[in-house]
Amino acid sequence: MKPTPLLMTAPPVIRRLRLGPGRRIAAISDVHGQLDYLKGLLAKCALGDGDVLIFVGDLLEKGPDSLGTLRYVMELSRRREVYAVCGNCDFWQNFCDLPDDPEQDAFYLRYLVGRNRGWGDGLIAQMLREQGIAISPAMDLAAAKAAVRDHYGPELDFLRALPHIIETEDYVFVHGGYVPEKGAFACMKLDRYRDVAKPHEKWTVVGHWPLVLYHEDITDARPIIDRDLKLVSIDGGCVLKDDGQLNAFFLPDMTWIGYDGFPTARVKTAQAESPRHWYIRHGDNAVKILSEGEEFCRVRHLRTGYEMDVPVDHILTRDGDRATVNDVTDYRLPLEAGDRISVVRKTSRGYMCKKDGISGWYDGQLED
Ligand SMILES: [Mn+2]
Repeated sequence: MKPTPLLMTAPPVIRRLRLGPGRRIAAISDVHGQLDYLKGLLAKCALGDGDVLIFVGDLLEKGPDSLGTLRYVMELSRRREVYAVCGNCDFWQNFCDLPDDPEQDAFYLRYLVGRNRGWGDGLIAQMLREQGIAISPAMDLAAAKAAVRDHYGPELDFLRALPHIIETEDYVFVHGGYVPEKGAFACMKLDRYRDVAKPHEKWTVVGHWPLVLYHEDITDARPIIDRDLKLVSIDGGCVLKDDGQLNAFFLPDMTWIGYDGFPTARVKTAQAESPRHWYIRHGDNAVKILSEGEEFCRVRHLRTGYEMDVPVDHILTRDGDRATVNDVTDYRLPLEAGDRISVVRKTSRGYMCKKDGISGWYDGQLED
């Protein structure tokens, strides 16, 4: 989402909360419009009346239902104690609030017509469609802004009120990273914050950077608790990763619950962990195709030389024998008979599955 020059330099809005000693907090980040995951996760969490729910940014965009997610969170905040910080995908009030500017308007038009670069309709597009306004290169953007302003006052007010940082007696919540001196936008969008973070006096909870991207050889979406940095990173990659999940992180307990929408089954026979494995991921996914079958192809990861078989539908782009692949691993999960796993997909060579936030393969039988 395009930041304005003002947003690049403005200091972050910090909301300070006095929650009282010992309050239990559930932190959830990066819902990205995946409303069914949010509902599934909250059902699994079974929050108590006294628990505080804090959304750590990126409620919106990329997933199927940004408008529904926003309305659901607004409704939830009428029923229980809910707070949210703004993520780099959330500040859509700017669509209505900013003075007309040809460059900004060109961006909005590209976003609407291109369906958020292929992710699908985001918040503003959903609002316009709900109002029966057609989205096209020739559309009247001023009229579209007026329609959103007229019909979505409460939604826009909710977004306008979001701080960039929430600070309680004991914790800090910020979407990208805690860098107030660098301004609001940097706090919302700081990629790989854990690599540059400095220890802070209070424990800090962040989202934004999918956890799996912090690992090289394994696809691991579990929250990372870094005790040296006093930093917790919780983005399970829901929507962004095919096998991503939505995490809720609990304070002060430092425990978590993850939710993905996949069916579960029980492992019938134990299997050992693969001695070697690799995870080819977004941003480092250039491969050479070595051989091709109907269901799998053999690839060599260009940077590391690592070879593995990947399902053919994981090929994203190709040019001769050079290709890029969607996130994929050849990790064989260590499993015991009776373990419950999420089944991502079935292939002739076994199941792509997940156990406790880690993705991998299981080649045995499953039972309900
Ligand atoms: Mn983000």
